[in-house]
Amino acid sequence: MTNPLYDELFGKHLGQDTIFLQMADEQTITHDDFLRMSAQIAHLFTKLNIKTGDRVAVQVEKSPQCLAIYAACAQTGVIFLPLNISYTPKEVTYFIENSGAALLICDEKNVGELAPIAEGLNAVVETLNADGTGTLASKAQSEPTRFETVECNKDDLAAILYTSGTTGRSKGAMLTQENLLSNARTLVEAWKFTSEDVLLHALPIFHTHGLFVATNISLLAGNKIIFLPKYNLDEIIALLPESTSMMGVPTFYTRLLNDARFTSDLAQHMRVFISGSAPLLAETHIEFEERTGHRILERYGMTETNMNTSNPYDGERRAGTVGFALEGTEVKITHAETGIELPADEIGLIEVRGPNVFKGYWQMPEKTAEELREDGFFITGDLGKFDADGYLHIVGRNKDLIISGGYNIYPKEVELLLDQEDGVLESTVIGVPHPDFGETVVGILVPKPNENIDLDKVSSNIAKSLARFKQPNRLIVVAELPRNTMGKVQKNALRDEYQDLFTKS
Ligand code: MLC
Ligand code: AMP
Repeated sequence: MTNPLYDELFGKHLGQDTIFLQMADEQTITHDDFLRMSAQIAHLFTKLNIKTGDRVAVQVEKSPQCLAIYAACAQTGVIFLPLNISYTPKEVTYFIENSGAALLICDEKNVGELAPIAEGLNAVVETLNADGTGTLASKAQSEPTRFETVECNKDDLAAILYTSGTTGRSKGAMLTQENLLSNARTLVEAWKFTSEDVLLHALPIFHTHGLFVATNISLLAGNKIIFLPKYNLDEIIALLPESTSMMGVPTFYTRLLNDARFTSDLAQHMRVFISGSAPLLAETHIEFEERTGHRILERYGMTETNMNTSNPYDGERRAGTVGFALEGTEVKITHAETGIELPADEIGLIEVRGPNVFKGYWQMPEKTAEELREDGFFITGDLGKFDADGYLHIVGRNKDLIISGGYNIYPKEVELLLDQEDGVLESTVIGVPHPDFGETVVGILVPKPNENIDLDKVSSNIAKSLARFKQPNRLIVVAELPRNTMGKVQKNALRDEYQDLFTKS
């Protein structure tokens, strides 16, 4: 094989007129249509002098063309760098600068703000809009529809996905072709995907879940994807009877359960509902089974590792657990201080090793060394335990992380901005339970002596720098923060104090 990722996921569909993507308006794109589109983009890369190993940063709405950029990257050995559409220009600037991206592809509506920044950082800029229009498409359409695949090694980088860091600086997780492929192969087997499946795809495609788990599996199995621009309850309800499988964050399932139209009849044609990226409450799992007869299959993964564990497809899917280590992946629980492996029922750090584990953080060797042990085990930052039957329970996080609707927020990033606001002496940011998003962000501010804080101004100022989902849902002013004897802010005490802020009226 000359290029394992391209050949195994994409190239094998060359000339096939089977449906790859079915859009919300019923329009369809065959595998071969898709490969023609991606080959044209690959030619455009060559024209733009984007070479193997270069980074292409992509901040666009979900579209078939965006997926075709991913395929074009694989075919040319260019490194795909997808970015959340809600990141502000300030956030995007950091990603372009840190990655040294050679090309930025963005929505036309952001080009006015982003082009000068990108060009100042020596990146070429092209546009791609939600409807597929833009300079990328207009330039690519005159290119040939076949491209000679560039030879790559399985250890070459396929993608860099940024994940927020505890210090407030995002880190680029370097993922190789083999990281992605090995995980896709394992998941197709574990979850029994075949070309007969129809996957209802409503996740964004700038993160591991919607991009690699959902898309790579479907490409490998050869199944059709119903490709929705975003999660829309009416569309999901209309399309479930045509689908066999869905992948989602817990919010997908709680929203379905809150809708009376969601009945067991509607779920009858479904083979499997898969959940991950955030904890699925055991009560959601149970209510879902009572309503539909289906047990949601919960799995556990992360940007740096793709998927690590999964509840069994055939055996018992145990509520409140993330199942067993996937084939080829080792998972162990270790003592936080000694690193020694712990027995069942003892809580410790979750560590994973396997072909799915990334190669390190882009140009951050010290960060890599902190989390990736020399023996290949990655310290996930999650806390867990195995029960007596070997099911993994995630019981908390060793990292100060908030997960809201499946998106990660590192408090430090928000605190650094809040601290700069007028009248703010210090701040702390916590996650509290939220009925829709699981957790939501709350900012707690201490004013400087004899000064007032204008909360509206604080909110509008930080909105200029932070994606919407990272912005505190509530700002609270207090006289002082609770601290322990070491002077460390006691976030647990604050989380307890504000735990009912959104869940009780
Ligand atoms: C939207 N908003 C959010 C939010 N999503 N705020 C906090 N957290 C979120 N996740 C904001 C909107 O900007 C809007 O703000 C307001 O909340 C209400 O929006 P909405 O219309 O109700 O939200 P919606 O667009 O329906 O999005 C909710 C969602 C979406 C849950 C469907 O966030 C989503 O698709 N999440 C999936 C994330 C994901 O793919 N994670 C995988 C990461 S990979 P305003 O101000 O306009 O009202 C990973 C590894 C692994 O974790 O294991 O998989
Ligand atoms: P990300 O950095 O966006 O890839 O998010 C990865 C994190 O999401 C993990 O480290 C976990 O904290 C969390 N996560 C993923 N899947 C689950 C799950 N099924 N249950 C609980 N937490 C999860």
